Amino acid sequence: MQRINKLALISVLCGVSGFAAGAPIVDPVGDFLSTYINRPLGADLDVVAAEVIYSPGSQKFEFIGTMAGAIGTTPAAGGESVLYVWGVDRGQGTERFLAGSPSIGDGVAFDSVVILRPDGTISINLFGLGGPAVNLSSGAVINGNTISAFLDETLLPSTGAAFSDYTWNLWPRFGAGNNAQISDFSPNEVAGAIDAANNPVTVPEPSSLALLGIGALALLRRRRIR
Ligand SMILES: [Ca+2]
Ligand SMILES: [Ca+2]
Repeated sequence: MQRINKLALISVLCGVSGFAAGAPIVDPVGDFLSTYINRPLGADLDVVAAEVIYSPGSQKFEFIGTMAGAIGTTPAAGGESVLYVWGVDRGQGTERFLAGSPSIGDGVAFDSVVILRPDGTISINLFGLGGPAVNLSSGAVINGNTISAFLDETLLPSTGAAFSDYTWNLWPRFGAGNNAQISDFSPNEVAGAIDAANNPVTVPEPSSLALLGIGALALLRRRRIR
């Protein structure tokens, strides 16, 4: 019985969210880019929260984006539809939108993209750095205003940075053709350095969780001696 209690306590403690670098991004409502004109202004194109979590234990990334309205609100039109794109900097990211027209994405650096679609499909494009493009017929999960997916780390091989040091930005877009189709950046653009507008991945902190576990064991041992 005591052993079961001990295991239960440890599992509860290990479930405590002890996260290191990175945290969810909170993005303003209604901050559509000024370059995003003559296109649908659906609430599902407006990020309000975003996060990428890297779990060394499961060797997976989780991508999570929450919009101001339900995913799927904006219907496809003219052959274009809503996409949720995470630009990921694996070590060789550059501000790839700056040279485009219109020039946008100050501080948004990436060397790969992860695209989640409201129909559940996923595409990963590494821009030739580390592997071919990958298309998955399912895996994106829709839950109200949130779209999310787990991806194995092997789908995003490093170009120099450790998995735990990757950075990212989330942008919804209506169609995949040009910069004017991007409705929002999360985090927002920041003029200046590369990665200035990127957020670090959130990584569970195993060292502090282990310390919690050791502390719990010590406490139980003391109680047993008494
Ligand atoms: Ca927003
Ligand atoms: Ca924004």
